[in-house]
Amino acid sequence: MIDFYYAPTPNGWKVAIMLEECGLDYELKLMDLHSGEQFEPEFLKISPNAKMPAIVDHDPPDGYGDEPVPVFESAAILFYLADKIGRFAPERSDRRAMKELDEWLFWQTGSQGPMAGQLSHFKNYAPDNERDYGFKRYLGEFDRNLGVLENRLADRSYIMGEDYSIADIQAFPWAFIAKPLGASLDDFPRVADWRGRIKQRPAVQRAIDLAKDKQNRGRHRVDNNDIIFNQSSKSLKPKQAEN
Ligand SMILES: N[C@@H](CCC(=O)N[C@@H](CS)C(=O)NCC(=O)O)C(=O)O
Repeated sequence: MIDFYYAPTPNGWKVAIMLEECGLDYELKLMDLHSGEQFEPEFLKISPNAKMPAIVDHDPPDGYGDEPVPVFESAAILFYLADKIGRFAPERSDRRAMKELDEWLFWQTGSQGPMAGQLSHFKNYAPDNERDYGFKRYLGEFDRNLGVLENRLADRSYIMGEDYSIADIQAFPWAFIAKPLGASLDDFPRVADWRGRIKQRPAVQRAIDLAKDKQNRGRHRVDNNDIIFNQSSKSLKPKQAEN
């Protein structure tokens, strides 16, 4: 059994998709990020960056010892699960393909993900009088990353080739919500096609429906929530720094 710390956001969907694709049993630990559950000491032991998704695997593969295995950061979780189950990643012995998988997981984690996250912040949560500059900046970066993906898909159906993999699972959720973020896929036909094919997968449908009624949908904004949106950085300071 796997404990799955989750809230219904694009980052949460990545791991939900993988768990559903693999048919792994999991216990949903639904988190309310706006009330600050991510700063609880017990959760920080699992996810020191105070963010979901995270998992704890109570039945780890050989080589991890007998203790349950905590994993944080979506790409690391997808990689761990792909390795555990032997699906959605190239053979480990194919060093060139593994190198490419790393590149695209790091690209998502360091580029597409953070830029989309900031775009979402300025689109959905920033105070009206401070929105424009940030929105324009991150929309440009979001588009630039769509262009990177468009080029990658020029000669292949999926990021790693003809097989759907964790690289696609990692990159799909932010492309999935391009329109609500204020972006458009009109200039990125291959991305639009790739998105459409992934969206139709039954496991993906189940994942994006998981706890759908708990989606934030703009209920909490910078001006009505002092837990999230950078207000709680104090919660992560080492104790001695507070004295
Ligand atoms: N790079 C991280 C991003 C995770 C992330 O940003 N999670 C957000 C929700 S989408 C979160 O838990 N935010 C809580 C907070 O910032 O306090 C990953 O891919 O796992």
